[in-house]
Amino acid sequence: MLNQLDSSELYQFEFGDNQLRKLKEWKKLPMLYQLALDELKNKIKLIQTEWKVLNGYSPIEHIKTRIKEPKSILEKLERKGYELTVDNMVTYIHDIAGMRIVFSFAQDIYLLLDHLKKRDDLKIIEIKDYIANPKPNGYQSLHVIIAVPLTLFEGQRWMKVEIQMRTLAMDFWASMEHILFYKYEKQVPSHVVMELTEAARAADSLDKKMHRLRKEIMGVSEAALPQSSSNLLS
Ligand code: 0O2
Repeated sequence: MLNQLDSSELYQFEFGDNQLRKLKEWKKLPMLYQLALDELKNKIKLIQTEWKVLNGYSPIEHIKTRIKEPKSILEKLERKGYELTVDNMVTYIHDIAGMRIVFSFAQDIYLLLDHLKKRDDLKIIEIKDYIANPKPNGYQSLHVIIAVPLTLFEGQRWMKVEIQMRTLAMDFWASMEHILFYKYEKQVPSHVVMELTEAARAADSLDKKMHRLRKEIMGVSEAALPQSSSNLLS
C-alpha cells in the first residue's frame, strides 16, 4: 500500500510550498483508489449476476483487484521520465488501481467492453487491444483505463482504474510468462522467448477451438456476437 512507503522513498518527493497539501493527498490516495476498485467491482458483479440470470451462465470466471506497490509506481514514473511527484503519479500512472477480469470466452470481453462504453456513470479514457494486436512476445489482453466517480464528503472525484480483460488461456500464459520473466531477471534467453511465443500461439488456438465448440454446442451465432470479436475468432 502507498502508505507503507518507507521514509527513504518518501524523501524523494518534492517538499516545497505545497508540502502539506501534497502530504495530505499522498495519505488519501490509497483509500481513494481502493474505493474506486470497490465501486467498479460492485458494478461488474451486478452485470455478472444479471447476465447469469438472463443467459444461464456467468461469462466471468473471476475478478482480482490490486493496488500497485509504491516501489513499482516510482519505478514506472522513472521509466517514463517523469519527476517523482504525487501529481505526476496521479496523472501519468494509469494502473495504480488495477482490476483483472478473467472470462471463459474472448467474445464476452467485447460484449462487456461495448456495455462499459455505453454507461454514463463511467468514463473510458483509453483502450489498448492486445487481443486483436498481441504484443511481439504473444501477450494478449484487453486493457481499458476507466474513470470511476466517487461521491465523497468533499465532493465528486473521478479515479482511474486499469481493467485487464482476458480469457483463462490468456491469463494462464501471462501468469507463467510473468514468473519466468522475473526468474530470469529480465535477461530471458532467446530459446525461452521463442518457446513462450509458441506457448502464446497454443493458448490462442485453444481459445479459437473453444469458440468453435461454443458455437456448435450452445448454438451461438456469429451475428449475435459483437463486431470486434466476430472477425477476431473465426
Ligand atoms: P504489474 O506488476 O503487472 O503491475 P501504461 O500503463 O499504459 O502507461 P504500459 O506499461 O506501456 O504503460 O502499459 P501496457 O503495456 O499496456 O500494460 C502494462 C501492464 O500490462 C503490465 O503492468 C502487466 O500487468 C501487463 N503486461 C503488459 N505486457 C505484458 C507481458 O508481456 N507479459 C505479462 N505477463 N504482462 C504484461 P506492469 O506495470 O508492467 O506490471
